[in-house]
Amino acid sequence: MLTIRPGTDTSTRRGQLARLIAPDGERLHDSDLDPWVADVFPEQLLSLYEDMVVARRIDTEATALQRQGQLVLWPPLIGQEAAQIGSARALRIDDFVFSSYRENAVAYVRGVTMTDLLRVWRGSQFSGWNPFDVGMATPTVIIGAQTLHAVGYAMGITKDGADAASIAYFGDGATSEGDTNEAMVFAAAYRAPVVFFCQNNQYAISEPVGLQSQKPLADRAPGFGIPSIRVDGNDVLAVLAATRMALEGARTGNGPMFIEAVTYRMGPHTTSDDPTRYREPAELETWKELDAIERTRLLLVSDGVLTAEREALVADRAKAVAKELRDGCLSLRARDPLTIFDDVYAEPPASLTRQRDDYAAYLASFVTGDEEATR
Ligand SMILES: Cc1ncc(C[n+]2csc(CCOP(=O)(O)OP(=O)(O)O)c2C)c(N)n1
Ligand SMILES: [Mg+2]
Repeated sequence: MLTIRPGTDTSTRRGQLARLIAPDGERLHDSDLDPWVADVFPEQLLSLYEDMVVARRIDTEATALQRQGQLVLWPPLIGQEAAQIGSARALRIDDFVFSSYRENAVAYVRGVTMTDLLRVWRGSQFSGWNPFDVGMATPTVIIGAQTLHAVGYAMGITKDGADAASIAYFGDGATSEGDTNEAMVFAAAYRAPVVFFCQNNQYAISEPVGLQSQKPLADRAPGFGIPSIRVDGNDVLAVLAATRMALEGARTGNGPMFIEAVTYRMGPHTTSDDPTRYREPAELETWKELDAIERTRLLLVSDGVLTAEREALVADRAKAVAKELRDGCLSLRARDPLTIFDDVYAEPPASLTRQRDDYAAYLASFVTGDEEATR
C-alpha cells in the first residue's frame, strides 16, 4: 500500500502508469492499488460498467439534442467515462465535488437529475441545481477556478472538525492556470483534505498536452509538496483505487493528493468544435483500442458475469436514462430574462437592484410584432 507521509517526496510512481485492467480485458495486479479495490468483485465491477454505459448514452443523447437544435452547446465526455465514474464512485455522500463543464458523468453519479443537468446547456436557466442537494457545485467554465473553491471548502472541513474531503476536477490545460497552481500552494500549506483530480484528455481545445508540459503532469505536484499518482484514466478499477487512496489520505490528516488520469477526449471539445482540423484520424483509432467500456466488458465476460441477459438489463437502464434526459430537455422552457438577478444574493445590494431596473427598462423598450402592427 502506498503510505503517504508528510514532508517527504511521495511521488513513488513517478512517470509510471498504474493499471488494473489491461486494454484486452486482462486483470492486472498492482500492490499499491489492489488493496483499495479488494471489495470489488465481478458484481460490483458490473455496476461500474453499467454506469459507464449510461454515461456514454447520456453523452450521445445530449449531443444528438444539440444537433437537433434543442441544446445551445454540449461538452462531450466520450472516452473519459472510466476517469469520471471510477473517481465519482469513490466519493462519500458528505464529500463535495468542484468540477469543470465536462464532468457530466460525475454529476450523474452524484444524483443530479437529467433535467437539471441540461438547464444551462439549453439556455433556460443560469445555473443547474442546488449544490447542497447533491454535494456537487455547479460547473465552473473559468478554467481552473474551481480548484481554489475546492481548497477553500476543504479548509472549511478541517475547521469544522469533520472527516469529509473535497475533490477538484480539472483538465490538463487547467494545470497551466495560475488558479490551479495557487490552489496547490494553499492545499499543501494548510494540508487541506482535497483531491486534485486531473483528467489529462490530451487536449486543451486544440492544444496538445505536450505543448503545455514536457513532463507528466503528475510530476509537477511533488514540487508543491503534494504526492501524486499517474493512473490509466481508461481503467475504471485503477481510477477507483487511486481515488479511494487519495480520499483516505485526505480524511486521515495526510493532506492533499494529485491524481493524473491519463485518458482521451474522443469527441470534439464542444459541439462547436471540429477536431479534424487539428488531429489525425489515426490518433483516435489508437485510443479506441484503449477504450474503457470495451476492456471492462471483456473482463466481465471472462469472469462469466456479463451474460446476454445482464447486457440487456444494462442497455435498458441506459435507454431509460436517455428517455429521462430527452423528456427533461424538451420540458424546459425559456425563463424570464430578469431571473438572471435571482438567487445571487440573499439580500441584493442597491447596485444590483439598480442594474435590474435598468435591464427591465431596456427589455421593455423592445416593441413586439403585434404592438408594431397596431401603431
Ligand atoms: C480562464 C479561462 N481561460 C480560457 C478559457 C477558454 N477555454 C475554455 S475550455 C479551454 C481548454 C481547457 O482545457 P482542459 O483544461 O484540458 O479541459 P478539457 O476541455 O480538455 O476538459 C479553454 C482555454 C476559459 N474558459 N477560462
Ligand atoms: Mg484537456
